[in-house]
Parts: sequence; structure tokens; C-alpha cells
Amino acid sequence: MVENFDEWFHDILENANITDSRYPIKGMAVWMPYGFQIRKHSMNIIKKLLDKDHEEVLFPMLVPETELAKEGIHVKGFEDEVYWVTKGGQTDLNEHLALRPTSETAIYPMYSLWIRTHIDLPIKMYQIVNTFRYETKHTRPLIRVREITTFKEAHTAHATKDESDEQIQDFIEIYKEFFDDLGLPYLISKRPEWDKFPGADYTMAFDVIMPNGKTLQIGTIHNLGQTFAKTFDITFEDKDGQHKLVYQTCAGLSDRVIASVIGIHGDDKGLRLPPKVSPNQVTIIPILFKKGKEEVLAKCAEIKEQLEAEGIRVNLDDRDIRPGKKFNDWELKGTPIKLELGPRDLENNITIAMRRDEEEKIEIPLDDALADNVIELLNKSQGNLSEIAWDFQAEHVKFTENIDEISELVEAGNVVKFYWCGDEAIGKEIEEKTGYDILGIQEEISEGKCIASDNDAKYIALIAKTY
Ligand code: A5A
Ligand code: MG
Repeated sequence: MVENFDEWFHDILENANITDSRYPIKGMAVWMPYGFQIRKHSMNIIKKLLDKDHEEVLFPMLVPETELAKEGIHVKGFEDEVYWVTKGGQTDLNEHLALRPTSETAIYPMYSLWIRTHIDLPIKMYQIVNTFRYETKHTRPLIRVREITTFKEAHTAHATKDESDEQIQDFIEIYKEFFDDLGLPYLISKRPEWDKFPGADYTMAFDVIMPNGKTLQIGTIHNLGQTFAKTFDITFEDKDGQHKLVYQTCAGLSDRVIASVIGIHGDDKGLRLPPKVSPNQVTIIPILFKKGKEEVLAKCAEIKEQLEAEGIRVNLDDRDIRPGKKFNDWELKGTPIKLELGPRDLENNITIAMRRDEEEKIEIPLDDALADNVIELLNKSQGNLSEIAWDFQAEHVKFTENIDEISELVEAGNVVKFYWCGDEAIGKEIEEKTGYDILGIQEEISEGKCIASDNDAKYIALIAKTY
């Protein structure tokens, strides 16, 4: 799997009924029923987290050209990636309309209307929408798409810079919680100047290491300072009667999160889904013989009901095919727990449980404690997948003080930590010399030498092969 990760990933999307990329537009795909369920459960988790402190809204998908073009740096960052609507039927449109590549320029003109005084602040809104980017880099399902189907973007406005910095920390905490629920490990870094979001003061990013050693940026949080506030005239009257510009932040996640759940937890047999996002947390597989068939099926239905009453998502696979085939199917689809029940088990009043993350079979009595026992297994499975993934990451981040060692380490599937002075020219030189990307800085330090210059080191930075 590691050797052929891209191929494995492509196959699993099809075989596990996640997406179908045969849709006749490059970079766009169909969410298939099983994938759609994973998408739904993960979306519900982030919604719940954001709903605590943010309001969900829904803006139009089209942005007038005049608005998109207003913020110079921002539009420059996206101009090669925008899809345009230029006609309404046969009529050429006077004003061309952009399919949002992201929604700053849709949302902020409205913020300008809504924000009047300090009482209106802070504003914290989010939406989950599709966005469109005419990506020129190699497109890949879920990872780099041209229609980002599940773009979760949050946009906030504040009275002070301090509050906007606090908001960045809040987003970091929210994203951590979200990724923790998906069992995903992550590296958090501050992107270098040349790789920050177009229009941002600074960008914080979450990256994961995929099994082939390439990193994938799965979420970003941007402090926009007052750049957009100036462009879109977003001001408020403060307590002292002064008119001031707001400070803004935004943060975004995409379908890439699902790609990393699939890639990071998967194995040679297929998906291994964390219970929190798995469409079925438990799949019951009856072992049927002619004799006693009805009794076994009835008991399976009873178990399903018993577990569902405790909020567990249960699937009873009563298809008329060999149990062995069912086992393989559900291994492939990554159901966290399979419960097997045959006539003998029924006689003994037990079921055989198998966790997808471990080979071991466990006998569970069919009694009042069944749901509790299953929940315990689900929790163990969730925790174990997360632990395995964090261990993998820990083993694949290597430090070096020698720039000539970077290549060997990266080619062996690692992300490399190094000392950097923070100078932009030196940073670009490091990227050029190695052929990899500096992800960003992880922490400030006050000792050591820069890996590529005589300067004192200021930061621990990360460099990797990126998607
Ligand atoms: N408005 C801000 C939040 C924004 O658009 N930021 S962003 O451009 O960095 O996008 C947010 C996240 O979306 C990225 O961190 C990345 O994980 C994901 N993303 C960006 N382009 C993507 C694409 N073409 N396909 C899939 N995911 C993408
Ligand atoms: Mg891009």
C-alpha cells in the first residue's frame, strides 16, 4: 500500500463506494452513498464544534467581478483559478460572475453593511458550501479537486487585533478537536510569507503525513488583519466615538479531510474507519444454515434494535451471499466492529466480535451489557486508530542539521525538521536546493545555526514533499 499509495487510494474510492471520478469533468466527482455517509458524519462533527460559537449562514455561489477584483493581492492569488459565468442564456452578461473560489469577496461587502458599531462585533459566521478552483496542478479525487464540494469556511470580524489573534487560537483548538475525532494526527505550522493565503497577514496550517510520506494540507487558518476591511470598507464606531477598521480572520477545511481519514487509517485490506465517522459502527453478519435460520436472523434483528437504542449505527447484512464474502466486503469498507452470530452462538447465547483495527476475536455474551460492551470496543478502536496514526507521524518527523541529509530523509518518507534563520531568500534557496517545500515554522528558538546560512537560527521549520 505504501509503495503504491496513489493507486491504492484511487482503487479504494471506487471499491468502497466513496466517489466516482468518471463524471465527465476533470477534477469533479460524484459522492457515492457510502462516501456520502462518511462526509455527512464528519460534517456533523465540525458543525457541532463551530455551532458553539459561530452562526451558520449561506451566501450565493456567484460573486460579481467588481467585488472579486477589489482586493488586489487576493484576486492575484486566485485569478488563474476562477471559473466565470459570462452568459445568461443567449445574452452576454454586462458584469461577469465568478464561481466562488472561496467567499471573502462574497461575504465582506455584506459585513460592511451589517457592521455599524462595536455592539455588532465580533461577528463569527461560517458556511458549508461548494467552491470552485480551476486547479492547474494534477487533480486528484478529494485531494485536489476543481469543485470543492464540502468547503467549510468560517469568517470573523473583531474590534481589536488581540481579539483576532485569540480567534486564530480558538480555530486551532476547534480544528484540533475535529481532527482528534477523526483520529488524525497533524503538524501545525505557520506558513512562510510566500505561501500564505492571498491577502492574509499570516496563515496557520494543519498538515498530515500520508502513507507515502507526502504531506497534505488539511486545514488553514488565516489572520487577515485589516486588508479586507480597508478594501471593503468594514468599519465600526467604537466606544470612544471613533470610526475604526475591523480585524478579520477566516479558516477553511475541505474534502481533503476525508482523503486523509481514508489514507492514514487504511491498510492492505481496505478502509479502517474511526467509529465516529463510520457509516456503520457495527455490522452484524449472520451465519446461516438451513436449520435454525429464522431463529438466528430474529436474534440478529433483536441485537440490532438493542444496539440502536443506545445510539449505535448498526447494519445487519442479511444479503443472500456467503458469509466469507460479507466479511471481505466489510473489511474493505472498514466497519469498526463486526458481530458474527451462528446457530451455535445462539445456543451459547454469545456473539463473536471482531475489531477492524485488530485481528483478535472476542466472545460477548448476549445480555443486558451487550451495548456497553460494544461501546467499549468502539472506544478502544477509535483510540487505537488514533494512537497508531500518531505513532506513525512521530516516527516520520526527523531532525537534521545537515542540508545534504534532507533529500535522503524525505525520500524515505519523512518530514524533516531543521533550524532556519527565517530569511525569505535563504528559505527559497533551501526549497530550490532540495526540491521540496518548506511547510512552515513550528516554534521560535534562541540557539543553533541556520541550516543554510551563517545566521543564527530563529525557528524550527518543517520541509517535506507535498501534495
Ligand atoms: N478562505 C480561506 C479559509 C481559504 O480559502 N483557505 S485555503 O485556500 O487555504 O483553503 C482552505 C483549505 O481547503 C486548504 O487548507 C485545503 O485543505 C483545502 N483546499 C484548497 N484547495 C483545494 C482543492 N483544490 N481541493 C481540495 N481541497 C482544497
Ligand atoms: Mg491553490
